[in-house]
Amino acid sequence: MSPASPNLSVAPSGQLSAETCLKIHDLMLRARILEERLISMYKQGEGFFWIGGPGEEAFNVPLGLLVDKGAGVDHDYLHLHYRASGALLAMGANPVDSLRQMRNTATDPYSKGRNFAGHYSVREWNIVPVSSPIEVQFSIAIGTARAQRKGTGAKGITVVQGGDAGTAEGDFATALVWSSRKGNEIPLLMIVTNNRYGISTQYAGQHGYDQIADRGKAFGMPTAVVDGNDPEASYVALEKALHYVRTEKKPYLLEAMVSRLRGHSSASGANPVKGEIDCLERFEATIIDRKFIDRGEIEKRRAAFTQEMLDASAVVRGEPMPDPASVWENIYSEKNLVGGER
Ligand SMILES: Cc1ncc(C[n+]2csc(CCOP(=O)(O)OP(=O)(O)O)c2C)c(N)n1
Repeated sequence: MSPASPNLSVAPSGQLSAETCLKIHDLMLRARILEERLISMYKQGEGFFWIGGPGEEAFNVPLGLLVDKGAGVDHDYLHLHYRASGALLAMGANPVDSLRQMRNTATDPYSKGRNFAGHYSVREWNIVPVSSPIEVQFSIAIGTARAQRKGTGAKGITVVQGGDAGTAEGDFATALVWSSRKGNEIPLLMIVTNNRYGISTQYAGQHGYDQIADRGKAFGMPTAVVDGNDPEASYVALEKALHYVRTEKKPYLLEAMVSRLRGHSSASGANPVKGEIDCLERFEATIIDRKFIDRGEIEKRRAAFTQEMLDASAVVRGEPMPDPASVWENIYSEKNLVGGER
């Protein structure tokens, strides 16, 4: 039942190489600055709503680096969360496109200016549209995982990610049941990023168990809890979980303990929150301590990304808004039915 030991790209100390650490740091920094730009845009009236990932970069960047990117069942399907900008950037997305979605310009490749910030969708990378109704992605993911189950010959697996409060929805339980039926298991990596809040509802008021991962045990699947503020621990935990699901074609439940650095969304102001661990600050201290980089170089990179995002904002400001007549495009409507208008 247990898989061959995963081929971990870490030293026995559990530490990643300098090269990998610097790559992760660069992406975490970019993801953080991107989110800061999106929040500024919202505050300046250049967008209607912000929700996103400050505090989840240490987990989401390794996720984006480790998935098998591509189109179709031979690559991984990703049913991501609206806080997964770190994963998206790590997969190679252009941050300008996130600004386009925030401003709802016609040039937004994720939704042609029709969806909220953070609601990515990239067909050529199997990134299924992020859903606003929380946790429904756990039901939808069953579909792609079934298309990749044992015996189909498909090489890819399905990864689904949601928040802690959303696990109280029936869709999460549906995924536990459907993924683990004996003899009919599906290759589904279920990820819960636990920031201990559902908008303003605290974890303790919502769940009767200490860890959400423990719920997987009743379904016979391997589970793990990882410090999602530690990119190295996250990298190793993800590598192990992905390896298991890929080789066994069975489900795995991984819970990452993360921070929520700007509150729930723009609805609560999107201002910095005190008392939370900042994964970026913590990782910077680590890599400076290991002499992989110095503070001066980090500040230089921060300034360069900040300028890059400011320049991108200026470009996006000049781009067109969607034509009102396009409102029926890419949705289900009678007008779009074969046979034409009624
Ligand atoms: C089905 C559904 N119910 C309620 C909401 C309103 N809502 C939006 S986000 C949210 C909290 C989600 O918390 P959690 O799952 O912990 O994810 P987080 O946003 O903290 O990452 C709620 C209740 C919704 N979007 N969809």
